[in-house]
Amino acid sequence: MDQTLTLTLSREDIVRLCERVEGAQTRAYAIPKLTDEYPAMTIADGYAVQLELRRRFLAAGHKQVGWKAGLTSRAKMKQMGVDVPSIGFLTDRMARPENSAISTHDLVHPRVECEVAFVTRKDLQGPGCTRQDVLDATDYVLPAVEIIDSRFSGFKFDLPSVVADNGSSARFVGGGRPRYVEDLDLPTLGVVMEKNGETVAGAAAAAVLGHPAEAIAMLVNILAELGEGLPAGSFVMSGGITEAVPVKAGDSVIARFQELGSVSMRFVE
Ligand code: 0L1
Ligand code: MG
Repeated sequence: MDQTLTLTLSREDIVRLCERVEGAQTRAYAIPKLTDEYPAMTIADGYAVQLELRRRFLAAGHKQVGWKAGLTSRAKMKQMGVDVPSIGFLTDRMARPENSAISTHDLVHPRVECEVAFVTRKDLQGPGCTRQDVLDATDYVLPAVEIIDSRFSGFKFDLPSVVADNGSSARFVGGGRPRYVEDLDLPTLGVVMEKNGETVAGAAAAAVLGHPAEAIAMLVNILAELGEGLPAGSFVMSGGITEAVPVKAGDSVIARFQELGSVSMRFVE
């Protein structure tokens, strides 16, 4: 059996690590990567901690709105020193309106990345979900900016730790102009990110596994391994097209997408 799919943590350890991650997320402080204490921790262990985190948030009244695929571009994998994509859940508490002021006092290491978000109109179920299945099930796509916030000290982490930290999910902003996928050539869609009026990153959406719908198919197949499907009506982010750019209070950011319009926000204390 693939070692990454083997659970090594006891239920007690999973709850303990979940409480550690939850504390760091909700009170905005950095913690050492989880594998410092549990070096044998696998990706399956990371998802077990993430699942417990989701269970607690939902029990506390947060509503899940969808999912995110992370580490789906070579640029991101290289930046983070990992070689496999990941998934994380998105809730209503993470959503921020377009053009709004986003506070940074409740974040640890905020960074922004431009993504294509999909909204589905049919259930999707793996294994074996393909790019075409995703395109057939997509209602529309829209431009989005994810504000990721790794809770790990000095950005020192590995995949099991990132997965347990819900893929660094923190905030997201959707906006611009929603479009039908059949009206777009998604891989050639260009995006440029500006911070404080200067261009800081740019790439075409093909940077995400060749086609952003490929990342959604991957996400559906990972969900299947976790015993879940992707329900119709989900909002799903397909992963950063460019590397993530650090932000702090006082910064303003605009992501300009070809065909899809722009998404902007500013950061405050
Ligand atoms: O959204 C993502 O690509 C997940 C990134 C996880 C690691 C990081 O914090 O950069
Ligand atoms: Mg992302």
